[in-house]
Amino acid sequence: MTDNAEFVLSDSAEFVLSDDVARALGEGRAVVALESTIFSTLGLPAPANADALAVCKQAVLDQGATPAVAAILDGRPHLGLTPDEEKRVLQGTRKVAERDLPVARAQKWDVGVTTVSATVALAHAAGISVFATGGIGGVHRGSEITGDISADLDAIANHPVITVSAGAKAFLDLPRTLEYLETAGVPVLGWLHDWFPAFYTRSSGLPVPHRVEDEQTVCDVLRYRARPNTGVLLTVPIPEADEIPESRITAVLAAALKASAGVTGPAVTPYVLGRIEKETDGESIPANLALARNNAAIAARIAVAMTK
Ligand code: PSU
Ligand code: MN
Repeated sequence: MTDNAEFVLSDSAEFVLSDDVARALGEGRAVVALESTIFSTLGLPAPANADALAVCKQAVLDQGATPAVAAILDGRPHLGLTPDEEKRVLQGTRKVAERDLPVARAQKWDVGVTTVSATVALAHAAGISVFATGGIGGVHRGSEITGDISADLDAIANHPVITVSAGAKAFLDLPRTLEYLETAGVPVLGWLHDWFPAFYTRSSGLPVPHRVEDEQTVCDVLRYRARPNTGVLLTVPIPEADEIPESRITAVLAAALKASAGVTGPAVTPYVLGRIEKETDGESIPANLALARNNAAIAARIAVAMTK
């Protein structure tokens, strides 16, 4: 270990909090971190990305919490963005996972949009305990050949943050994703639901390890964590009215995955999401917005409960 190691997350001078996020944290009020990949060109096509950002922020505010969108701007980690900074994020094209945080800083990336893994790391560093996303990354189908397992899983296992998501994206290998989370020691909870959700559909057909009924229980699971830095995955099914029928989604996923043959690395997830949009004639977009907004609202309720 070198003497002058400067961990990106421990240098508060380089860490930018918006005024409202700084004030809320200072006063012990509820804050919910939001990732920015979903709001960039990599997550949703314009103008749905701007809509998603607006509805997720509003959903957090409506529950009495403060939204903190994470991003890298001018090489510095940000939590909470000004309207101008939000515009830059909507146009962002560079994905920042947790391992990319030090590179983005060293090379002073203009705009880096954070994935689940980078956002839980930043939330942890800033003292934010609740984070909302659409769906987490996970173990990809065919990972036994490609080795493609999202860094989101290890990040949730290594930062004491509650991640609220509609399960993992349905094009992943969901049984293996659940196995991985078990091995990594992550408690996986189902919000008023017995099944692990599959993003566009309410159930993957796989049982969720533990069903929970209220905010306080979720807070307590984090509080009584078995290791100092292990997080919690709270899965929330998409609202019934917004679900895409399973009969439809199965064929769509097969076509999207077939088209993605040859795409590798961080490009896989944005590519497959884009294909799903084409294959559903855009129907995947309102579903994606609805679940992201719903997750943000539940996350905010949990963040408020935590301050009580
Ligand atoms: N869910 C969405 N849209 C997205 C993502 C998830 O509906 O854009 C992003 C998230 O930022 C997640 C990332 O952390 O995809 C996972 O990427 P990968 O599979 O490369 O780890
Ligand atoms: Mn990957």
